Amino acid sequence: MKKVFKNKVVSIGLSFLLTFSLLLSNSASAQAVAGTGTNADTNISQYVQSSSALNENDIIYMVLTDRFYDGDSSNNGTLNVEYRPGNLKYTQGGDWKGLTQKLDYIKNLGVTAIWISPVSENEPLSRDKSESGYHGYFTHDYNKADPHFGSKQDLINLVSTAHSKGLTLVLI
Ligand SMILES: [Ca+2]
Repeated sequence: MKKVFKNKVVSIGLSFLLTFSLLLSNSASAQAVAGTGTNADTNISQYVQSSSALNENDIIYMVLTDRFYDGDSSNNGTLNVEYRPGNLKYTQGGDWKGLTQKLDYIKNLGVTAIWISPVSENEPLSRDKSESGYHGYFTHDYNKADPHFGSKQDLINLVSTAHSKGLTLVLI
């Protein structure tokens, strides 16, 4: 049990380190991982640059993608495995299509940037199967988009739509 907890702490710590190193080292500040087509399924082959860099005047709204809005029930996972509606230790179905549909709502809150859950593919369940990777911090493959959140094209659409509304996206 202690080892599982230690592994979770290390995993979350590494994810935060990656996040902050990206934020501090990249003047473009917000990049979206966005592969396309055939061979891109296993490689990150394309990046969408933010239309503007973050600065000290930005108001960042942090969204746990899985808990925000389910815009596509086809990517929710398998009932009684990782997708268990109402059991908050497991996936609830929120995704990038849902976020895209709700960008006006988020913008009307008065924010200028959105920080969403990590986008890479997660293990569906923890090692002891007591929870799912709904939060995005059980990264399995950094080169693939998490299928519970949608396809790479869904992520590209989210970024493009956010930019068209003057919103910056912070992705890890
Ligand atoms: Ca969904």
